[in-house]
Amino acid sequence: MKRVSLALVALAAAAPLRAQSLLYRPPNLGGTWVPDPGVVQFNFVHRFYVADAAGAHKVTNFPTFTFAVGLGHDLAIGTHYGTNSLVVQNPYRPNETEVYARWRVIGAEGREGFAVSLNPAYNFAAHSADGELSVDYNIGRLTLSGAARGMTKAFGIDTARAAFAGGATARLTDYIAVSADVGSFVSPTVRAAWSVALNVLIPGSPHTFSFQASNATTSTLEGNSIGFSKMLYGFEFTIPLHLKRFSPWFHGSPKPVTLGAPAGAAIAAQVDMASVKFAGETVTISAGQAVRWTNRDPVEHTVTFDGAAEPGSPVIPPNGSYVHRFDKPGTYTYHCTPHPFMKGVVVVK
Ligand SMILES: [Cu+2]
Repeated sequence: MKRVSLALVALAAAAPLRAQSLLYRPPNLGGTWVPDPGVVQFNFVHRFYVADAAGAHKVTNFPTFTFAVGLGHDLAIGTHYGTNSLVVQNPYRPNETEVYARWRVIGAEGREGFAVSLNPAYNFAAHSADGELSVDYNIGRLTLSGAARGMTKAFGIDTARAAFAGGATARLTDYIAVSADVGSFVSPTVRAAWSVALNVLIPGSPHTFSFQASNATTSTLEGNSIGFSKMLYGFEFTIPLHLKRFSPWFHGSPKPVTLGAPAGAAIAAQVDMASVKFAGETVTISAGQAVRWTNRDPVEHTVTFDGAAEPGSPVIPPNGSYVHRFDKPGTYTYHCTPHPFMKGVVVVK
């Protein structure tokens, strides 16, 4: 058990921040993402339209909540819950729940080349066994996405149906992307679904946010395959929750440990690692003195010197410290391996 939880710590800390990022998929396509092991992904899509009936502005909302948990081995289980659904009209079902599993057969989010995932699902509103084969192709700043969907009883109507969807996401910078998609049934007796979005990565966080326009209501396989008669506006927010972060609720704070050794030197500077940053980015000491780094975060960090100027730390657990003595004058730049945007400098006079 201990071993398993340590493995989860390592995976949670090393997880790329882009996981489940809106910078790698358009709004109406699930893409091929799978949460990292031990991570619960919470995504929130909210779309609305405003009806101008007799001068009164009535806002109608279509929220969809996604919860998915990464099981390891590129497997996930999850659910989409839409609190206002138009998918099943006869008899009308106001809410829509879809449960799904996802297995990413090849590739990884953001990795160059192909990623493929299989997504069996069940839609409780339609009583329909649904499924999707998703394919992504990453080339530089562009992701092309495609999906083939099958449904045994789409919209609660006793007919098996197939739908196809495709889209693209272009990353203009490391933080901003634009995306669009369209999805339609093979024999289109219903309107095709489309969406466009401006997507942003919130700097220094694992969260992405998108501003969207679409004619699709709920973010389920069925909801993403049919267009509604009105244009909706909205947003999506993605929140990865590393289960390890909640361990202090159950286990208290981890015991302090000290790694490295001052080797008889005075500790002349203290650097806290907090909120995924090195506090006090530059510290200045004299040759023969030591620096102590202390991890105040619930995730692991490292002190890794650029260009192998010094050996650097092992993984520093939450509440752990690392002490290192500098013997030669110079400017030592360093970063954290799991979070490369964490940077600091030690100046040795
Ligand atoms: Cu770090």
